[in-house]
Amino acid sequence: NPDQWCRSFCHFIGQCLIKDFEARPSVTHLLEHPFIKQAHGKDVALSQQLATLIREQQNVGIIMSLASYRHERINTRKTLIIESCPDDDLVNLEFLDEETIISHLQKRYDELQVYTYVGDILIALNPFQNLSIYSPQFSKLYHGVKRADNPPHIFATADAAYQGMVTFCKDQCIIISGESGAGKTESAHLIVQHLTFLGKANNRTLREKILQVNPLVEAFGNACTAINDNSSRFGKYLEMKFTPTGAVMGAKISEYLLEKSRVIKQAAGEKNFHIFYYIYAGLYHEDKLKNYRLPDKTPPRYIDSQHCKVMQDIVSSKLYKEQFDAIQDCFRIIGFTEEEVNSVYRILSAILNTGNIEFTAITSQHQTDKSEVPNSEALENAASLLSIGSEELQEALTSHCVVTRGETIIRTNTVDKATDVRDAMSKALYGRLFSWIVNRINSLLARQAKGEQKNGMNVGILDIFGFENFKKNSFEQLCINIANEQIQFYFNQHIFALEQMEYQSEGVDASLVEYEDNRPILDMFLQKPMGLLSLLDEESRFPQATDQTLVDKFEDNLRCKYFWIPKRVELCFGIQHYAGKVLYNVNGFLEKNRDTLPADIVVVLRTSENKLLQQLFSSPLTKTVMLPMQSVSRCLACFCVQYVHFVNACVQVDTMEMMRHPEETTNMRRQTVASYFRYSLMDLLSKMVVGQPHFVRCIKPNDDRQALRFNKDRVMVQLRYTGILETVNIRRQGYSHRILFEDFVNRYYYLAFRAHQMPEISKENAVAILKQAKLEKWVLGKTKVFLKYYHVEQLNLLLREVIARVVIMQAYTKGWLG
Ligand code: AOV
Ligand code: MG
Repeated sequence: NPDQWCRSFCHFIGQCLIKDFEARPSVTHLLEHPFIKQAHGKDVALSQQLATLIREQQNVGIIMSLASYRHERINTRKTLIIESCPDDDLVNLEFLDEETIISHLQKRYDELQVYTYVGDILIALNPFQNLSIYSPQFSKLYHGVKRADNPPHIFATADAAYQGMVTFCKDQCIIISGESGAGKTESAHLIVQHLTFLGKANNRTLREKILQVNPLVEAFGNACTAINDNSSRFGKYLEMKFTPTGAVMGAKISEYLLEKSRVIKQAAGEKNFHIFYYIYAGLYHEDKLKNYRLPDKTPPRYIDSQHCKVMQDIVSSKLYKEQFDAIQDCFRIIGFTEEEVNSVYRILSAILNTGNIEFTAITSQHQTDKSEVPNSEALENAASLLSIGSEELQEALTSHCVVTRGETIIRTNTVDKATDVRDAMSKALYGRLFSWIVNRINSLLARQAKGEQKNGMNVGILDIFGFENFKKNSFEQLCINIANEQIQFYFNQHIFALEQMEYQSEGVDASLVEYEDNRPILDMFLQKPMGLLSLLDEESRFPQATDQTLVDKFEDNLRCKYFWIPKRVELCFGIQHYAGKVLYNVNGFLEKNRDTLPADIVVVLRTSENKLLQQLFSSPLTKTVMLPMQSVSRCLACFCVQYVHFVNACVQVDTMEMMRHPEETTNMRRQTVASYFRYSLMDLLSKMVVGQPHFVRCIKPNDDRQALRFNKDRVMVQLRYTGILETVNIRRQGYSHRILFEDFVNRYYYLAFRAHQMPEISKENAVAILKQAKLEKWVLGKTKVFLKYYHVEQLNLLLREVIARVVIMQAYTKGWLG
């Protein structure tokens, strides 16, 4: 049994080393020990594994610290003190310039140390290869220990959030950012994995369910793009819910802005959403293509828009088949019924068939603009899968009702118009199906937590689509990049603006750090009524508007150095984003923004006998609807005034309106994608500001997705636009934790006073605690204690020790321990 062998081997090594160490307590000497040298090689994972095993054998700490390359010193009691390894944190670098930082990161990357801290912020370089540092052993390693005890790790960030939640009874939120393909989604998975471990789900089923959420949602919301084979085409905020004692009790997911246009068309070299390929391969293997009326010779147009005739590639793909099986498992484990899953597949197949419906023009004496469906097979397939009449469907596609002066007139659709209606229907079907799946997951996972939910806390994990800059960029990229602009703004507010404003108001002397404020760009997009999105909305309301009038409108109204109209390229505009220059092509902007779904289609779909479909279209499908204004303002109250104004202004305007799916046609004011988008951003922000934030900055080391390739220039660009250098500066000089004297004394008085003697709340008593804890480099403000990011960790560890001691003493005095 290799595991057993390994255990006794480690035990043996541990014993030898301890003897050695006792005989000669010098770390340098110990490092020279042949055993250590062996484990000390390049294989970090192995040495860590050894360390864990040895630790389990009670040979506390020694090997553990050695194997993970810590720097140690020995205190007077001859026990080993593990200190932060200066290499792990950019804040500890002696020289602070771009060149030093970058070579430092490169050196670490070459040694497969993909994680590095900047104070409390984690930098994650995409390894582009599987590392063996995410096993359960590693989960154990990153559990409630001092951060400096282990090398930087994504698990450490998850642990910090978890500990923060349990210690301060406060919601937490982990914000993962980085450009497309930098590793955000992978990081989010790892965080969920570690949180389910830390939250010790009391029933295994719940844990399993939570772990299935991401794969299921991503099968529907991710796709292969030119940059990333598994690119997120929607934003995702996953809240893991915990009991006050920290046991996981459920999860809730919110989705933002699915890129629905992908359903009907993909750019060259890109693909549709994964799920379409999965069901094709899966159903083919189960010989069920016929049941779902899917063609088995030529792939449907929607999944092969480049006409590559890849049917064989799709159905014979082992990967797709495996993924199909995995998705079936996800559905089952989370608790979807067979009927529901069947309905989902039927709707997906109906969408594929809808894409195959073609139209030809018919010209008769009376009518010229009329279209018909020449080959009715696809039409009938789609209608049958949707459980609606094929004639009614054809009519809704090729004509539309107009109400003029109380009279209903039927007008025919041209071929182009009919094609648009067809595609609009497919997009609406997919978009609503996606929202339904998300809602269903939420209700299935909420049921687990009945009764307990009221006083729970949560850790939210934000994983959105990363900044994109393709050869051709359209409306989708604009939305994606604005969302990233917003996240960057949030980061800046937290790391720089709020911190510095607080120093000033508290009279604390700390040098100011200059940073790039992207607020002007964000204002240019979001301001009402003259921001880019408002202008787009205004133009979308004119039926006669064209791409040219849109560009003209932008040019006339947007006076900002971040916006320009290029001379030589037609119908384009350029934006200087925080992360780089992007040229957008306005082609299709208006239509995409209007995103209309004709009422005639809704009427037909409502006649369906399919229960799921009825649900999707019966009532206006409203999303999260109104924001809880009060709670937003309350949470924001602790923020700076400027920020409150900004968020409130946006929230107030948008919550006035009922938020509907944009394609829902309402009488008066139609909801556009842009206004819906603005609302979504605010909704997201309102969720984020409630929690204590933790930041993970993902960096893409090269554009070829190659392991161990570190492209200095590419990394440099990312470090610059994410403001890493400035972040290092402010983390070195600044005080990331600012606690009111009252809160501080309440929380930590155990460290300096008797447990049952609550001292008076005063600055002096706060100082007494700080001194007793032997902390250095803290500062006092007018009302708050200003602490460095590592102080809080030290205080909490001390507190835990003291409390444990108090508990034991009490147990003795009460005679429980004999
Ligand atoms: P993204 O979420 O940041 O892009 P992903 O998380 O999808 O990027 O990562 C892209 C690819 O990088 C993955 O498919 C993996 O192959 C690889 N990768 C990332 N992180 C790791 C890791 N920790 N270990 C091993 N491989 C990794 V986008 O969703 O496109 O913005 O919209
Ligand atoms: Mg992603």
